[in-house]
Amino acid sequence: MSSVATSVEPATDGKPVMELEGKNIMVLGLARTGLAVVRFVTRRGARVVGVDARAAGQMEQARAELAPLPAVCHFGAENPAWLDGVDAVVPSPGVPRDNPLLVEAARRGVEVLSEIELASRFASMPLAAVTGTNGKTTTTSLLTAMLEAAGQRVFAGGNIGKPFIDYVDEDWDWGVVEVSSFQLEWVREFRPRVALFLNLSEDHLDRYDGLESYGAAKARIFAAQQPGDVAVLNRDDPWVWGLRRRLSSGVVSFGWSEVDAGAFVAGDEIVWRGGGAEERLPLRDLRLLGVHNVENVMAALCAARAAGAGARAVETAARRFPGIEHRLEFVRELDGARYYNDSKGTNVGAVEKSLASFDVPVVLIAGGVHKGGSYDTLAPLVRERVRKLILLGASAPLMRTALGASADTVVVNDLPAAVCVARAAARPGDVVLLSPGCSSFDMFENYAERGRAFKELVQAL
Ligand code: UMA
Repeated sequence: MSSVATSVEPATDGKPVMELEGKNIMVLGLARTGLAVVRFVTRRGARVVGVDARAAGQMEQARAELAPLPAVCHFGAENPAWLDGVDAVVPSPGVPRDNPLLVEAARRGVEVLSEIELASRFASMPLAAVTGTNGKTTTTSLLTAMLEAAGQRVFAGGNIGKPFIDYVDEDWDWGVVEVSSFQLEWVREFRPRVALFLNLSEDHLDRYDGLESYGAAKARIFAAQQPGDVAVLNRDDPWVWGLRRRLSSGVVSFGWSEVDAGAFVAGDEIVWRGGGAEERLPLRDLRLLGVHNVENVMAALCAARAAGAGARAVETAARRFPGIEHRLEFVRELDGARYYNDSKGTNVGAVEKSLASFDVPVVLIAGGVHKGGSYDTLAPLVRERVRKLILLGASAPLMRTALGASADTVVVNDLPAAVCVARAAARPGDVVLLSPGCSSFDMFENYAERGRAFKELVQAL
């Protein structure tokens, strides 16, 4: 196992060079990531072959943005001939590995790299990167707040906010990048000085053939780390903790039981130990709710200290941090029941953690687009905590089969109906929780739109 490190050492490697001037870059997928990549590579003198599987009529914004640039565009069904003369392909995160153009690029030996990889080849600021099935956004935001409290100029980007590549040409002391498994599929030289892997549970099984390949994509966050860099690992997640023997970076860990170095919980305090020092943070001082958020705080704390932030700055930021929108977000209290928006809970593991955060009866609204995997693991918690289960969306029949015997269950047509039924079912002291366990794309543009719709409906009650 690699040595235990408590803070990153200065980089000694030179940056890999990538010449874009005069190159033909295929940008595959022309939404948020793709358009940011187009802007970036054309600024550096590249020509773009822009491709999107959607019909031209649905791509007005992309067409307008690309019109004045040195770019040709292809829309609709993929044609391998579009790769003729292309030097490299940059796929958007939503493009799966079996996309015909990616398969053909591999056959021809054309380089494929993700936007994260491309950005990191040009980025000059040190990076902290956060992955895991759940807790990424909270941990990314909290780590950013900790580094800011330590006086650093720091951005948070990647899977949240703006794509990473949008920050590369700006002047920052640190970058904190939330990275999904999709974004890590095509990285090689992406080298975060501090890399966090929070946890792994079933998600995106419509894209991966099992937990192992999903986890392997996420573990690429460590692929280019070197001795002197830091890997922050969850000791209580067997899959994540199993990685420690394979890493060349130093390991700092967090978990619930005491250790000589790293973060743990003792009684009602978070304890951080490192470099002969010990810091303590009372749990009651945190505004964040739930057991899983204690883990997120420990992870952010380990990373912030590794990035050089002092104890006082880290603790101040942890105390002040209010949580993020759409993640166990308190909406209002009505007739003694508290309403929470957890629209970002888009997998079973997230719903489990959110349900476990409450010790009162819960009226749970769940369902949406099924992403593969099973809902069976939720049954014990649903039996224990859920007063009424309100299901909606395409996954409702599957969820009713898995969970219907564990709670009083009803299937409704849409979110307004779900909120109406929830209000009628909730008693004083209960929690009404939207935690879908699924994506939103059957009824909404994304989880944020679903969360906003929920909040508006609840405020209108
Ligand atoms: N497309 C193709 N061919 C394909 C598949 C898609 O042309 O085979 C096209 C689509 O028609 C569309 C475009 O690609 O025009 C969409 O690309 P995208 O899905 O990658 O969407 P972006 O807007 O670029 O957003 C992506 C991330 N989306 C996904 O990972 C699905 C955003 O994460 C991220 O914020 C953004 O890049 C900036 O980095 C969202 C997400 O849902 C929040 N992430 C997943 C999660 O958190 O669970 C991983």
